Amino acid sequence: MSVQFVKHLFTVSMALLAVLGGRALALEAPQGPVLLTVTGNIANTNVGNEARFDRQMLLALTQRDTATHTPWHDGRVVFSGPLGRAVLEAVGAQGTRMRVTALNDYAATVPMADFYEHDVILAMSADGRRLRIRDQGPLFVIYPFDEAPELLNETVMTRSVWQVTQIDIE
Ligand SMILES: Nc1nc2c(c(=O)[nH]1)N[C@H]1C(S)=C(S)[C@@H](COP(=O)(O)O)O[C@H]1N2
Ligand SMILES: [Mo]
Repeated sequence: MSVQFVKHLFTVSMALLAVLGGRALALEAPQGPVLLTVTGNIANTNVGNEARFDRQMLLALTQRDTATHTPWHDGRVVFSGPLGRAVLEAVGAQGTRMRVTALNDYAATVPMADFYEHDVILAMSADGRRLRIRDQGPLFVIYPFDEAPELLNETVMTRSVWQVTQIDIE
């Protein structure tokens, strides 16, 4: 083997490691119960073609508190959870629309632009308390209604999916 060949082999190996390592670092495997599964046109996966998130993984993404009234809650509530666009970035989503599906098989099509134009969060807690399934958790798509009252319309209300379990990138 020539020195040149060995150098070349080394360069190629390092490039391959960088790609594989980068991918693995970008999305570790879930350790706890899976709250959210992202499917479809995504670059970063951790189980087959899917990106599965447990609670810790969702908490590691950029979080946001949204203090708002909603049609489904009494009074103003402070919701917390990852920004929708942080989830899209974590999975390397490429598309224009998402199919957001709930535990009860309710599903809504949501433009990906909504997550960039507004600080939409996947709320995991309300007033500091973890959203249980009976509280419309584990994840509730919350738009910042109080900041942008024009969002309070039927279209956005249908996109406000609660008990979210899956997002398919289309
Ligand atoms: N999980 C889940 N989220 C959902 C729904 C649903 O049936 N299940 N209904 C949607 C629709 S169509 C609207 S208008 C709003 C308000 O529903 P409500 O009128 O039942 O309160 O929630 C949305 N989010
Ligand atoms: Mo609706």
